[in-house]
Amino acid sequence: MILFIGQVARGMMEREAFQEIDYRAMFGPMAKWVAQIEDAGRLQEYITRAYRTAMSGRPGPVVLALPEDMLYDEAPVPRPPAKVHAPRYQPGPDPMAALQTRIATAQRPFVIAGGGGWTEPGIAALEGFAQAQGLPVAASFRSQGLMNNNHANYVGHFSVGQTPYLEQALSASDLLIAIGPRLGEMTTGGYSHLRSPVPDQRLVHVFPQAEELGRVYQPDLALVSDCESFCLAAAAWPAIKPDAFAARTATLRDTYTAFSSPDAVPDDPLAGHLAHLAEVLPRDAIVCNGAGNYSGWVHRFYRYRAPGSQLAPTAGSMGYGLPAAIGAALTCPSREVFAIAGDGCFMMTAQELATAVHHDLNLTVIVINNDRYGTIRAHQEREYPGRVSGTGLTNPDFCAFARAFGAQAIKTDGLATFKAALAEARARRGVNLIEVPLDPRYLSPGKTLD
Ligand SMILES: Cc1ncc(C[n+]2csc(CCOP(=O)(O)OP(=O)(O)O)c2C)c(N)n1
Repeated sequence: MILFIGQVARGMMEREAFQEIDYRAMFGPMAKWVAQIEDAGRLQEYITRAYRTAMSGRPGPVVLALPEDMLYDEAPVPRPPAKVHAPRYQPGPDPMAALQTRIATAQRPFVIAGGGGWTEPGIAALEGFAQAQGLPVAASFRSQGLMNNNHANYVGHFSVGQTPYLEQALSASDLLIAIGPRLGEMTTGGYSHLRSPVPDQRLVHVFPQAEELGRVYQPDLALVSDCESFCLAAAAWPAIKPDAFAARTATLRDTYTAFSSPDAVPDDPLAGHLAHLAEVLPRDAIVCNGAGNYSGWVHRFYRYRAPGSQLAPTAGSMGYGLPAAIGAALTCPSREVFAIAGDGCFMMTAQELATAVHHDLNLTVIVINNDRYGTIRAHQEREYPGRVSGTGLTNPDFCAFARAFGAQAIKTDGLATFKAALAEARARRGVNLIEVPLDPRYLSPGKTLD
């Protein structure tokens, strides 16, 4: 992402002029690079560098501040800029040979794939590598849309909530091949499922930027490579230990299938809704969400099946789902787009319904309404039972609210009416809202306040 942002005129800087902000200080800790362009003659230099920075290594946002008077300057452009491509980093032959040896001597290998900058050929090669070597692949936090969740080697994802079978499989592994993820707090269960700084298992960490390797976990083998180059090279290997890992991978796959089935949580009021979405939506549907306990149901029971089918905030910010869905609907008008939000999450950016209607977009917002910040209430009940503070919400009538923007809206009452509402929304297209009331006692799949 490149954010171009207006700044006060150069002659007014440092006076706290009207709307003057020091953007380097404001965005410095959260962007990959922040700069202010004070000389129109250097626009091309800054903008080309912005693209290169945003797209290379670990992709990330760049902020460029534009002083108002600079924008009126004229400057010659001697030559148009060269097209910027994300740089490729090929893995060297020695570490690749070393990895083959590691696989040959492993008993319980485990792959975690994730992070940014993946390409479709890279994802296909990841699936090919896993299949040829019989390896189980889990997705890192919010990278579930990476590998087809119906693939025989996909075994689940690491998330905010506990996934005991995955955590156990990770802890018991003797070779961890991390392809692209940061191995951050969410993926490692607060740095507890993987011992730091030296993990119990041999760690092979593949990442497109050297600075990330060894940041928390010391790798046995560190490979600076982009995920596509690594996976294409690894996918070309014949089976190193034919059939040695197949049984364990199949068991993990069966466990994932059972865990992500609504049957795992009998009487749960939402699991069936998400399983139904996975059943009827096309594989390339784009499903967006923000933050809240409701997302636990989305991630566990929906099945992402195509690249780019999951848009969700790695930073855990509420309100992300609808704006993300608007971006997706604008960028991919031929794909079906859904935003799933809790009532609190939806209300953070609900006014964007106007944007969606204004641009005649096709998207459906599913609001899971429990009339509270359920996540925070759960924390309160766990730490200070009975001491409820500031987590109740008095919401608008969501359907009337959506209709006021010109959207179409249906309130559901159980799975059967949800199925009907979904079919209706998909058939008529445009901007739709489906309200799904949720009994506030339900905190997460299979777990109630009681
Ligand atoms: C912008 C932002 N503000 C606050 C939080 C902290 N937070 C995380 S989840 C949550 C409540 C979410 O409520 P809701 O969307 O209704 O979902 P529920 O937990 O009830 O399923 C809050 C306040 C956050 N992640 N992002």
